[in-house]
Amino acid sequence: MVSSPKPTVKFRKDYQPSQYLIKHTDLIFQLFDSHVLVTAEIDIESNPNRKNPQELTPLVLDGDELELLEIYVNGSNLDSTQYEIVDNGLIVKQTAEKFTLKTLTKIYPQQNTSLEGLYQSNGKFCTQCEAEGFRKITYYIDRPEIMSEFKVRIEGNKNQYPQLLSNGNMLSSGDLDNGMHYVEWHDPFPKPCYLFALVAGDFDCLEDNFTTMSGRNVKLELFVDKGKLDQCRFAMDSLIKSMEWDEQKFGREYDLDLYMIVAVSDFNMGAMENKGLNIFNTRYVLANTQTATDSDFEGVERVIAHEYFHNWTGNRITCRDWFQLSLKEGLTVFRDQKFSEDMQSKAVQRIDQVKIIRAAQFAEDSGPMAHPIRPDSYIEMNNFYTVTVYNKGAEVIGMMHTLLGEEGFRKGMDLYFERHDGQAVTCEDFIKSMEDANNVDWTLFRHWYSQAGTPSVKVTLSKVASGQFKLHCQQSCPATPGQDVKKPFMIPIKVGLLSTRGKPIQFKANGATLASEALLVMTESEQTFILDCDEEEVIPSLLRDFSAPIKLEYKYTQAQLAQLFASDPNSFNRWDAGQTLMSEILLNDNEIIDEAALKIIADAVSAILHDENLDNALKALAVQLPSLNSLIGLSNNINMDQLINKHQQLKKYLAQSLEHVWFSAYNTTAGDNSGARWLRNIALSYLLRANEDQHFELAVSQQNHANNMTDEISALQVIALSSEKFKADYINRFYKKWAHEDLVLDKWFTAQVLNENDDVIEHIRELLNHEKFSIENPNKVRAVIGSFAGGNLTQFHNPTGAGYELLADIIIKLNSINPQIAGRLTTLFNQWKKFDVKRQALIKEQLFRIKSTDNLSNDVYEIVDKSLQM
Ligand code: B3K
Ligand code: ZN
Repeated sequence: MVSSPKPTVKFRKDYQPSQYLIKHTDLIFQLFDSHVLVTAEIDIESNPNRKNPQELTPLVLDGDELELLEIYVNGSNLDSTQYEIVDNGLIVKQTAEKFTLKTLTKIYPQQNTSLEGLYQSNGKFCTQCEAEGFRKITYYIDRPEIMSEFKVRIEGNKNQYPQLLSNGNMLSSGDLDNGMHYVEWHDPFPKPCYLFALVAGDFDCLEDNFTTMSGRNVKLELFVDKGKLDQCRFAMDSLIKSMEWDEQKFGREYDLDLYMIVAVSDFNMGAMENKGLNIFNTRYVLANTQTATDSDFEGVERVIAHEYFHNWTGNRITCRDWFQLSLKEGLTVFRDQKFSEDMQSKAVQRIDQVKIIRAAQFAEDSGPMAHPIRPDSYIEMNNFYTVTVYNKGAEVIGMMHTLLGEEGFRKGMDLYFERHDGQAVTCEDFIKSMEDANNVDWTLFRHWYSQAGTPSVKVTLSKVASGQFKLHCQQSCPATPGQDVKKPFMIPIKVGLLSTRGKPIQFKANGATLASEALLVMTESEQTFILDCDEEEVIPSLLRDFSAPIKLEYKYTQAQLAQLFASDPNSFNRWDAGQTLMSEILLNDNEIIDEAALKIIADAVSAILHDENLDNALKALAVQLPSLNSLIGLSNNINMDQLINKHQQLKKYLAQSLEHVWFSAYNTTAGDNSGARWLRNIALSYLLRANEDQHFELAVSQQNHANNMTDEISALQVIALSSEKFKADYINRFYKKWAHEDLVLDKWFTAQVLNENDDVIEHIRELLNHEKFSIENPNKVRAVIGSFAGGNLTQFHNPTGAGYELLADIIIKLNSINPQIAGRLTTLFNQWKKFDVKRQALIKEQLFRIKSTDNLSNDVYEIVDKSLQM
């Protein structure tokens, strides 16, 4: 066994400004068939803000997997005594206030399977530098606060790579000898190297234009694989809408004359906001109704917007260090969420956002990787692109918005842009702008940045006098790794009141004016609010719109929840009441769900389906059970067998007892829109669950006649879930039709791994050998393994441990191929402490097996090690 040195932990408290700055960066890339030569000329200057300004230490540059060929300082060649190549970089012994360093390095992008730095995807060159990938391209100070002006020249074969792209504006281009050509780029905006991008390839390009609010013309270009132009229009329209929205909502205008987006098939995440040259996973660009589902379209619109919004929140104002990641990510997720709320249905969007928090973030917060939105330490930064930093980060910004209101929030944003444009700053700088613009003191609010864990608020309501109620709130937050005791959080709780018959009631909160809703702000561990109204009895509607990322505990009766589910005027809370009703029944100690509880839920679901005032998308959301993931996220001890049984029992009961209602929803829900399709497809899945033999043909017929991917894949999903003996024919038919569309095949793979029968694991092992599966393609790995372990909990938690073994096999294989994706997959074991001792033992066995892998990457090591320390 090769024992690797224990990786080093980086701490936020150890931050020191860089010794040196880089004013200009001049890069030349020469692209060859087996390698690339990189010439880097960088203008170094000592940093006046360094810790000891009297002292100058040698220049330390980051570098990873680089072959240094030549090195010069101020034009003279260095001899081997003047520099030293070390483990993770290069030390140049030169110390001067100002000098120019030139290096020539050789790299092998063709062999780079980590998809970090410069690599190839489908024969095209592309880059991914965030967080610390630039060091795989050339020696550099690879820290976000080093903002430099970049000039880039790319030379490559003209036939193979007619397009040679980098950030900023094109300066010049021309032909060279031997069929080569070159292009030169200049980005006038100083930027950190994580925003550098290079693309070289032969693409089709969709062009458009945008006139900014000050009347400047911006050329928009979308580069995709040859033959995919018919899948580009939606992404382009989304970009234009984002540009308009950011001008209207935040007064932010685009700054360069060119905005380029390139779509590649091999990409570790969704997309990357490189200045002027976004690089995207094809999944978030390519879409037409034949190939993409309604939810794919939403994803494209959201991610295009997200990367565009980064131009102001991330690129022009960036992070001082990686601990501040939520400064740009939480804020940009918040911005893309507001954009989606404006483009789509607000309530549906809010429900989707909260589902992510409950199913993924609460789980993270209660597991070994729990960290504050501004983490205190990390081994591998890539492991901290988490739902906590992103989505809880967005919730924290959302609370600021709730506390300040639209206008106050905008004032804070304006001040933030005014103060910090062109700088690399901290979360603290952001909070300060919000405080100063609104003249508030948020000392307490800062705990959201420093403390991990999900706070719980216990609420009780008691009658003080006729028409007067006391709402008592008590908060607590469980210990998380490294943080045993928590200080109270500032928690905005939006509240409404309903009469026992479900009518909204006007009330005064703590003597304020009469209203139908109030914002109660907790600042202490225990607090009481007085609510005055004209009723003798009320039902509280609490934490409306999920006004804080917390767990709210209130002892509702089932009848009260059913009442809220039927009539809360707040759409989010209406949905939420249904989820709470079902969650409580699924998570209580009863071995099975009793008839009375089943009936309450079925009646409530039936009422929802018959409600003529509710739109189809909200109906679709309301009639779905809370996911197993969100139920696991909610509790600390799970009886997995019991939970799975009850989940099945409830689904089956709803399917059978409401079979005629599903049948009519399937046949009479009209409309060529996403809400109608969604509801019809949920009805179809309930119908097959009610009686597979009888309704199988419905699914087959839908597969045959669908004129859009939403309906086609939904039919395939229920076919693949079924036990029908001829289902393989339909699965094969789909495959033959779509074998040429990579993204559609991902859906085909996923549909098959969700089957809950015992033979699924064996089937997945076969899929791993399928000619269209490639372990080097992250989308394929996510479609097969990610969807299985994250979405088929019944079989992932198969009591034999076969599901765990499958996941561990893939992690071990991927560890050397693509550590980032391997690390991501490892987190799927993080909840292990919540399960029964047998399952704990089985998972632990796999964690130990992973930990003893030769040459374990930092990515996987960090997660496994923390997990085993739980
Ligand atoms: N900033 C990138 C994520 C980079 C992830 C590096 N492991 C995409 C985004 O959040 O917009
Ligand atoms: Zn982002």
